[in-house]
Amino acid sequence: MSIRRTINSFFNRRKSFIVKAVLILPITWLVVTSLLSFNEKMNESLMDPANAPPNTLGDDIGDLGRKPRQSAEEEQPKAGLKALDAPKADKHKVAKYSPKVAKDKKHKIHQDSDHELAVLAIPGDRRFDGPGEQGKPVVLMNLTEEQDRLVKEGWENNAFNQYVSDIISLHRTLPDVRSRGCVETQFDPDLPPTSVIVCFHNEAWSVLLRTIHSILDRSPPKLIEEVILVDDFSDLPHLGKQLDDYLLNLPKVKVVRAKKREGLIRARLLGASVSKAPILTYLDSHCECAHGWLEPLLQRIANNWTTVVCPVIDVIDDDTFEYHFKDSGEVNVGGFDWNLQFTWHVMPDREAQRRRHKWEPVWSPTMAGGLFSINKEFFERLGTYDSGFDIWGGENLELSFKTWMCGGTLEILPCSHVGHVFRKRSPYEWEEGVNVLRKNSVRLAEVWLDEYKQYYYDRIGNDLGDYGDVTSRKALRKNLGCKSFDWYMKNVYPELFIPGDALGQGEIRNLGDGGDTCLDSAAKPVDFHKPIGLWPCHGQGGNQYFMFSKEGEIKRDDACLDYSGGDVIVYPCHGSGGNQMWIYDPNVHTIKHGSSRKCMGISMDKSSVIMSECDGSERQKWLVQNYDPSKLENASES
Ligand SMILES: [Mn+2]
Repeated sequence: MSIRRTINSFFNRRKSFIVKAVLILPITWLVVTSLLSFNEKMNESLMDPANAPPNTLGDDIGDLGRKPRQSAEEEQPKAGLKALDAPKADKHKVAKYSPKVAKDKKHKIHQDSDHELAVLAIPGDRRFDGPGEQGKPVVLMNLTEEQDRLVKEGWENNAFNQYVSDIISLHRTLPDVRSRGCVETQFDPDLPPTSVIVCFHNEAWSVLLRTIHSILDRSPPKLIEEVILVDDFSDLPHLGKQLDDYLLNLPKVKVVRAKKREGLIRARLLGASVSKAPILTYLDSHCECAHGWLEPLLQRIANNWTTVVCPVIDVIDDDTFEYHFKDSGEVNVGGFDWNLQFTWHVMPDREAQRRRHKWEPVWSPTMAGGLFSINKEFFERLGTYDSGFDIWGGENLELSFKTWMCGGTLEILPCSHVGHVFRKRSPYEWEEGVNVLRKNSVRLAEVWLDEYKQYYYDRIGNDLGDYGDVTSRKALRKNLGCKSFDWYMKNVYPELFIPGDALGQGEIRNLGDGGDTCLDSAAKPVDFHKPIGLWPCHGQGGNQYFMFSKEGEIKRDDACLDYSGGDVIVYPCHGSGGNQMWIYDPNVHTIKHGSSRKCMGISMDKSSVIMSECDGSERQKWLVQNYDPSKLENASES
């Protein structure tokens, strides 16, 4: 009763206020909506490639012989726009779109610091409903023949879906999914500014521009001294005058152009050489920086000038451009294998125990290489990159090793997120030899790996090739008084399996039918679950380099031979024996499977590995290279 009266009197007293509110709210909403959509239209017409000034004749290099590609580049953005203007349902469907968004909007909007104006979630606002907004995927459907052709062309030229990227706003929004600890972190008010260096070669317009805008849109302006674009001798017309003209509106962004194709390593150094800020931040040209990505990076370096920091690298889907946020609880760390290839790993327990919160920095043995911040003085002290390195490859491991060995720390920051389009192939061609990577890796091994370098050399059949002169790099290491690689292995990356600890390492040769057949298998994630192969022994390491561990695993780096009744396959090592346990008898040369007790052999035509009852035949006899059973005795004694 009395409650009812209270409510009634409340309404009576507030009647005029309620009436006003009922009238005022929709009017305010209408005004804000029309203002915002006008703004958005202006931006669109300013920013879109189709509206950029057309290339005047002869304003750019490399037009000759590029004709077909040039016309594709010019047409594509237009076609994409046309599709955008058309009613959404008939040309493009934006997946996971309608009902869910309305829900998301409310709680995301307050965190969206870019758009503080939009306190109310405005229905139909392009920033939430437009293609790819909030990091959502764009799925193409019912394409015309012409559009289909453009999509294929975009894939061919870039190894990602350029057509989809062209449809998405250059300023698209991303949800802010940082954990509370990250959002609430207080940063020094006087953090040092950074020069952001973005190297590119023939990058797609919309992808490059979205990278630049995401830097500018989601960083405090005073922390961005400049954005330096290093053009590594691109010959696509839109990267010439069209880019220069576009950048007239962005005074902080400058372009440095290489006079010949330099490769990523020298392009990065070129960018550093013209930079003005005390901190360098390197990004690839196909990235999107997320909310609050920059402050944590700069803060760590401000705390300690020898700290080198990487953001968490989120995946931007190469097909739909969906932005996949990695939860800060599942941050991976960088490692490498004895082929000196960079690898990702789940965070080791030892590191999980060292940290108190899931947003705390994660120590990482290595970095992926494309995205990081470093104090410029520290980078120079470390001798930047080895100038004898060509093009790309190995430079990330070089910088990682020397950071740790020469007094620094390498961290991944769970609070800093940058999205990256991972491509399945490189769309660019290099005329020079294919052995650039080997040359870089041999230089790396010679200078930094000490006695561990032999493990890499075994993998390449001890064929070092001409790797040039490394005297000055060795002198650099000596002058800096850096620690040994053994120290690094024991303290920074104790998880890495050391071939020298294996009972056997090298080829595994079958002694039947001429004795010239070896186990042979690639062991990248794409090769997992595939049957192990056989190939004539070549003595070059590579895919014939195996390690027979004390625990009975037959390993190719992180992959193990696994048998569960069907084929013998390569499978990620799980370290708990079972299907991955093998017993080698060096006297009778059998490789017996631990749980099934069957013997490994080869088929009559030497094409496949077969498991069968042990029969003592030659086809079940194997020679495991460098097998030393005494290591097993030593292990059981200790
Ligand atoms: Mn990249």
